[in-house]
Amino acid sequence: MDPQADIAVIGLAVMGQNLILNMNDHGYTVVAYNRTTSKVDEFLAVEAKGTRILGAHSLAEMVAQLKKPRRVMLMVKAGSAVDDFIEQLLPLLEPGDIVIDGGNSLFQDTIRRTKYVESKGLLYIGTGVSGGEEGARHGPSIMPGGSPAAWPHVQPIFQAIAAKATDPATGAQEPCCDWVGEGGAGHYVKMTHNGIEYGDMQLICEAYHLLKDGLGMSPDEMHTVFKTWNEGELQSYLIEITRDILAKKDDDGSPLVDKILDTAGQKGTGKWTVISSQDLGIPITLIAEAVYSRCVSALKDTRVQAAKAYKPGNTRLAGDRDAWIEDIRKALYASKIISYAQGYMLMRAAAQEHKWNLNYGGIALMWRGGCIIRSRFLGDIKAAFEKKPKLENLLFDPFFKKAIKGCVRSWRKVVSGAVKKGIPVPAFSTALAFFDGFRCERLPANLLQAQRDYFGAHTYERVDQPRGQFFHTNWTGTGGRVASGTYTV
Ligand code: NBP
Repeated sequence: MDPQADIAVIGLAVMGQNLILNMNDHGYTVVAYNRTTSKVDEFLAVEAKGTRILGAHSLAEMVAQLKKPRRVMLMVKAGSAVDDFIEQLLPLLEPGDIVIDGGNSLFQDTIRRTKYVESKGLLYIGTGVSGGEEGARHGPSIMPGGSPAAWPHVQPIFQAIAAKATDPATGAQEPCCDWVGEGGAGHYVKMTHNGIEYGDMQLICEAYHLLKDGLGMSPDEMHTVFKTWNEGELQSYLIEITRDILAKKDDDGSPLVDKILDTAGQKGTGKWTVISSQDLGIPITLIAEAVYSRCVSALKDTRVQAAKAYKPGNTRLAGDRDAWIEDIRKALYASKIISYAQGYMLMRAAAQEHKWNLNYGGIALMWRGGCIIRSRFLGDIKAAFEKKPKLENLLFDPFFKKAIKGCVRSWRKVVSGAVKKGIPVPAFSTALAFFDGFRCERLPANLLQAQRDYFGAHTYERVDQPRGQFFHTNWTGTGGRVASGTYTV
């Protein structure tokens, strides 16, 4: 019999199973495979029962069922499992066939794998898939990169199964999936998405902390606040689920959120984003604080000890409660703008470094639906890049400039109020500090350069001389005239 399957998916955990069912819904024939082959049988007997989904108990059996060029998508744990499957697949595939990695792989691994698979005459796609279980089943955001020649072969499937969002410019429903760029571009954009997700979550948690400890609000009261916020410019999936989480009761009728231990986990994509930002020299301070805040939260036992040693005082914010709620909303909105501006700065620098031609408005549209950071706000970002595709920084867009200016008084009030009362707001305050640094024409780095030149002869540029000329001063009268070339701290 002729091969029937349009695509193979390897990996039958939550993401793989749901993507397969989604592809099936859109008329594609999928062949499913999993390392532990009993899961193939279980899947076919239960979740895939009554569908046209096929199964395989070996990779050879799976490949034999695929139409050409063969498309094989890995939805397995990121890391060595991906390399192992590539090695096993290569002898079974032919030039022109396509290997797709849909897991959360590190973008450097995807760069390496794209080159490797291409060197064998095959094509490779490393794609971010966001939206968790629900997204995978009913429409994720998909961010593919890798071998450009592979894209036309996977585009119809990916764009059919992806979430759809309204393009603010045209009003048309567009798939939240488009070609991102070569090599590791897709996984880089997905990694940045996850970093931004860390930031958004931390900002919401700080707002919650202020409402809870600063204003003494109950989960039910906060549920109402988040419900209102979700009807305005903060409208987003994460605000929406926070609203619902705050209303959820435990079996005894008390708020479930109060029963959850305050230590956050992480799987590494936030950390990767920060590491990349350090490599590129881009200050994504808010995402960094979000990652470190999870680290602080994990020090539960130490924090319990410290709370006894440094007893917190009265944390109540004095003044009108409704005014504070609006100030907190504005502080959250302004900080979120900073976080996205930083995320876009990072992608711009990475694109320059790796020679990716990223479409920044297209990325906002891809994130507009299906993924965890989906929001109304991303429509505004898309509109900003629509107006000016080469926009240097989101903070220069008139819409966001006006938005920041409208929030800045509240933002300062909230950060200073929290500092006075000892409520930690690392993301709100780093966003404000970044904003103040960003708009500061003359920072104290002149003194810093003097210090560097003093102890290490690192040289400095002068305000009264053209850029690119470097000077060294013998600060103590005992040093030499030789400047440092290589020693950096
Ligand atoms: P997991 O990340 O839990 O991976 C489970 C799959 O990996 C199973 O098929 C398992 O096979 C296979 N696997 C493992 Br574990 N180690 C293997 C190895 N050494 N060799 C071969 N196969 C191996 O599944 P998931 O949560 O569905 O996620 C799949 C990918 O999508 C991951 O990269 C994840 O980071 C990414 N992702 C997940 C989400 C989410 O919300 N869960 C969202 C977006 C992206 P077995 O059954 O034989 O153990």
